[in-house]
Amino acid sequence: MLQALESEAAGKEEIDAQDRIACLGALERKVLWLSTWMIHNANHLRPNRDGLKVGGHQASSASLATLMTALYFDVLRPQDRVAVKPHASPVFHAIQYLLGHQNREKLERFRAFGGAQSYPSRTKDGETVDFSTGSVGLGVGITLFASMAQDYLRLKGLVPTEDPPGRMIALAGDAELDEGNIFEALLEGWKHDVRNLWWVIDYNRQSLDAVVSDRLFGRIDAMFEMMGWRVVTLKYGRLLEAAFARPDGHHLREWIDACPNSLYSALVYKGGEGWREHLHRDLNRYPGIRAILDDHDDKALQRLMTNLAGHDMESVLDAFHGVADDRPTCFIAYTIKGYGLPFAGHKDNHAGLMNLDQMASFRRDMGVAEGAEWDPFAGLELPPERLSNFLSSAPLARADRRRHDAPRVPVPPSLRAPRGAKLSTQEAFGRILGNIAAAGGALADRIVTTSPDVTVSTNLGPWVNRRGIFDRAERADTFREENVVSAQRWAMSPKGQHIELGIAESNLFLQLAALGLSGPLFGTRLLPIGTLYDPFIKRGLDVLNYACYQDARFILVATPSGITLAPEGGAHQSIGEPLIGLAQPGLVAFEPAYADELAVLLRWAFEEIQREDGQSVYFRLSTRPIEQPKREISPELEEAIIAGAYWLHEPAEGAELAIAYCGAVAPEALAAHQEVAEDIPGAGLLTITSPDRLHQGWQLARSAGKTGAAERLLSRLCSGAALVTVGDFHPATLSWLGAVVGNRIVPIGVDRFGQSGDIPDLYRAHGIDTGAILDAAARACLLAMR
Ligand SMILES: Cc1ncc(C[n+]2csc(CCOP(=O)(O)OP(=O)(O)O)c2C)c(N)n1
Ligand SMILES: [Mg+2]
Repeated sequence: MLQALESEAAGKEEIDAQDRIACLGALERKVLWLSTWMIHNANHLRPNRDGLKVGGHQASSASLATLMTALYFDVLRPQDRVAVKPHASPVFHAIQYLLGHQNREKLERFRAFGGAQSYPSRTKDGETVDFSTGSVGLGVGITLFASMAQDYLRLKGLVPTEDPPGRMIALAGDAELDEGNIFEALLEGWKHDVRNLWWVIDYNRQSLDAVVSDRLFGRIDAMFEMMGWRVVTLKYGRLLEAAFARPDGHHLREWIDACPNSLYSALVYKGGEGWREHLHRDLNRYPGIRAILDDHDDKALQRLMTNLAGHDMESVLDAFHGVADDRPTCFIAYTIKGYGLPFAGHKDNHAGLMNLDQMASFRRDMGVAEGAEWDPFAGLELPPERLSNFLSSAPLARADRRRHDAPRVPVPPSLRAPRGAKLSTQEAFGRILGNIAAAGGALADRIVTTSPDVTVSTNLGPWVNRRGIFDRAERADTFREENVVSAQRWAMSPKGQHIELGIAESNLFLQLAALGLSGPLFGTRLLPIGTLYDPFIKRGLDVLNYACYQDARFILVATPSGITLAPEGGAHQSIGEPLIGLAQPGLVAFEPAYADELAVLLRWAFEEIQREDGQSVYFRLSTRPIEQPKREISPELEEAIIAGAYWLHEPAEGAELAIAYCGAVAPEALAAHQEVAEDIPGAGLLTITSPDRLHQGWQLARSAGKTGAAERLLSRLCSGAALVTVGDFHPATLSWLGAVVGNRIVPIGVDRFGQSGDIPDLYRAHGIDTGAILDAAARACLLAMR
């Protein structure tokens, strides 16, 4: 009896499995159709007003249709998070449409204003996109840092741990592995013992321009294994495996194994006849191979020879379901670029689009009638109801909202500014964070700091000493245990709140992006602070842009900066970074001069990064100790510091000159102002805390028909008054101020590489010392008199 029941149950499972494969097979066809049609519609059927090719990637999409169908309709669980290969966006949108999470109008408007985006975008496509992609390599990398963020939250009990962790999954093009950021991330991941990470490589052996080198992949799996990953290779599908099992079949396997990528791709494109010709030439002496060729007409032979595992649903499901533990896993899935489409395998197919005739014949093959193009089930062999039931039973279809609304972390009304006659903004930063660490509470508990091997030199020491370094395991501070004196405590544990990274700025920004999305991704906000040297922002600039593009929220502290780092010399000096701060969307930049300003701004930043329409915040800080003003910060002054500027010395009404400075050059600006004031008693001295905020305020005010802070401030001066701007950065950072109310402006700053020296020598050489400010003031006054 028991046996009968067991075999009945086994039989049912078998039917379920077959049913599942049948449904997934049908849906895979639909996904391929919809993604191809979406692009076709955008390029051939929508009116084109500007003559630009609309584009889309039919071949790159087709390459991933099987793998993504398997993942989204069967394998993925609600807590998994995915970065999709950018140019598989149409497949992604098609899948979301079938799941009922995307509407037809968006598909019809693929790549049009307000429509589905060319590359999946968190901010524009919404809820269903976990990570934006577009700049190849970065979507892959962010999943690794998201897995670290997830570990960070779980090990601290900051998210519920009853549910299993999510798998962070990247669907990567094979050529994405040429991007250096992938390797930087892999090494960092190994150090941090990353878990729950899957990288699925769409190994179609083609990039944008070409077919990739045959020798490469032997290296690539070895490298993943070296980093502790499991490598699962999906090479041949069921049909080919069956052929290999026939008499002489191993010769066929050896032939394909030895076939150069370019020849394989070319034969895929040529089809059955091409295969037959080559196999006949090379393997005709084996009777078993002759039998295989006789048993397959050209169409069947093409089907057989292109039956790679990445297009074989059963193989794909076996591979994904075969991984049950949390070890990071790389799936190398052999695929064909353009699989199932007429330009499959052609080396130029990356930007290729099917023409009208090709589409007509594809439509016939797919059994889709005219007018039924967007119908979710048209032309499929299975009844719509069965497919629709199958879809609604997919774990992702049943899930609640994918994106969390994480409660905000309360921020105290003020942060204590460090006191001292002379302080640098870098020192003030370290002390403010140290105070927060000592005070404890919600704010302190949610801050997480990270730095690419410049923790100590950016002055995160006071914070790290109190809050410790994060690691999955407890690791002792050996120097401390051996009683070797050090100012830095370096013990590691899951409780630690600092993530120490190796020297790779790209990793810093990916880590900030992942931590800065912890609210929407995992349901608990973190307040990430990353530190690095200001010039090395440029090393990670595309990644910073990537983080901002997807609206990740974090605080970036860049220090030391400018030529003011003096003896450190020209290689470490930054010049154009404030212009990046000015121009980068999603990032607001500050360069305060004084500790009390920084205390105001840091507090504001903790709120800003949590505001719905807020931004990330970049502080450019200096190592130069300067004399601090003795003052209480009034609410008005606080507001002005945040808005970007205030009069340190108020000009007389209608004054003819003002000096505006920003950051570490404060002492020179003050001295110059004092001298100028002897000749022009009403001259003003403007402290600029943020060229970026001032500029943004100016632009916003103009479009809203209001008066911005810059206009309000400069209107104190007489019409056409002389204005000097000075900062340790490119003079263009502030030169636009002359356009606000029409001042006669002389902007001075740094516009060439420097060298080692002390501040007096360097400021003189670069023309930003007191004398240079005075000269500029004289020139500006001359201009104003003309
Ligand atoms: C950083 C960056 N450089 C260049 C590009 C342009 N680009 C888009 S796809 C691509 C090649 C991708 O090849 P692969 O990853 O193998 O994807 P496939 O289309 O073959 O699946 C390139 C160079 C880009 N998107 N991002
Ligand atoms: Mg490729």
